[in-house]
Amino acid sequence: MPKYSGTISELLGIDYPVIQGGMAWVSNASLAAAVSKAGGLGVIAAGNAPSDWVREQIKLVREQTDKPFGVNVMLISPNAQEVAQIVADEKVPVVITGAGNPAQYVKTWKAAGCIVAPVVASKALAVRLERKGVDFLIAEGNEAGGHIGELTTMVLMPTIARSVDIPVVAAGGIFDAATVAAAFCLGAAGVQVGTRFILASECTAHDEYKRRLIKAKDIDSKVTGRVTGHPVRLLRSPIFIEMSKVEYEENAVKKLEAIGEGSLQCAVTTGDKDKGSFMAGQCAGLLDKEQTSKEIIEELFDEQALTDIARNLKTKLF
Ligand code: TUI
Repeated sequence: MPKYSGTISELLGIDYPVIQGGMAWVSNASLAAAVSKAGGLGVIAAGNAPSDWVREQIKLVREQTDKPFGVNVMLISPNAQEVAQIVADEKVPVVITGAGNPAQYVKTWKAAGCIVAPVVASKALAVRLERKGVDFLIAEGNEAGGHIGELTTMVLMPTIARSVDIPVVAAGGIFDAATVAAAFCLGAAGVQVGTRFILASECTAHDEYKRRLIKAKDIDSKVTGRVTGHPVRLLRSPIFIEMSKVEYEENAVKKLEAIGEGSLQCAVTTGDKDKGSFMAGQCAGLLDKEQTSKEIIEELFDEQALTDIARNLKTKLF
C-alpha cells in the first residue's frame, strides 16, 4: 500500500485520507469499526438517537478495534447537548458536527483531547470556527445526501480552502478515484464519503435501502423541505412525492415535520417503501454493487487509477 502522507492521515492516525460519512441510523458501530479497520476513519452518527445508544456504539467500536474513530454530533437533534457531553466524557478521538454551529462545545471537546471537525456549508461559519480553534473543516457540497447546504462541492470546496489556514476535507459527490482526485485538485486535504458506504457489506442498513441505491438512476436523487430551512436530499419515493406536495402549502413546516418524523429510521431498519426516507447523495445513480469497506477504500485510492488520472491531466492539458 502506498503511504498517503497527507496532513489529515497524519493528524488522524489513519492510512487513507478518507472519513466515512456520519449518516443517521446507517453509521453504527458495525460500519464504523469496519471502515477504521480498513484504514479510513469510521464514524458513528448520533443523529437523533438516544444518548445510551451512542454510548453503546462507542463501546462496541472499541471492542472491535484500537484504531481511531469518530462520532458525528447532529446539532439540530433535541439531545445534542447530552451527546456532546458523552463524546467528551468518552474522549472520542474525533468529533464531527453537522447541521449547525458547534462553537459552544469546542472548548469542552478540545479539553477532553478530541480532534474537532465541523461540517460547514458556508464561508462565514468556516471562518468563525477556525477562530474557535477547531482542527479541520469538512466542506460538504449540495451533491451530498441528507441535510444539505446550497453550494456545490465544486464551488464550496475552493471557497472554504481559500478562507482558512486549517485543512479542509471535501464531501458531497465523492465516490471513486476520479472524484477523490478532483477533491484534491480543489485543495482538499482528504475526503468524506457517505452514500457509497451504505453499500458496504458491513453496513447494516436494510437490503431494500441498498437495492434502491443500486437501482437509482442519475436524476433519482431529489431535494425537498427547503421551507423548513433544513432541505434534505433523498431518493425519489412515495415520501418524497408527499413532502414535495405539501412543501409550499400553509403550515408546510409542521406538515413536513409530521411526514418526516421517523422516516429515515424506518428506511434504514425496515426498508418500508412507502414511509421510508431513503437519503442518498447525487452519486447514487453511479453505484452498482455492494462491497466490503476495505474494497471500497482500496478502489477510492487505487494507485493505478490515480496515476492514470494524473498522467491524463498532464497529457490533455499540456
Ligand atoms: O447534517 C448533515 N446531514 C444530515 S443530518 C440528517 S438528519 C435530518 N433529518 C431531517 C431533517 C434534517 C436533518 C440527515 N443528513 N450534513 C452536514 C451538514 N451540515 N450539511 C449542511 C450543514 C450545515 C448547515 C448549516 C452546517 C452548518 C450550518 O450552519 C448554520 C448556522 O447555524 O450557522
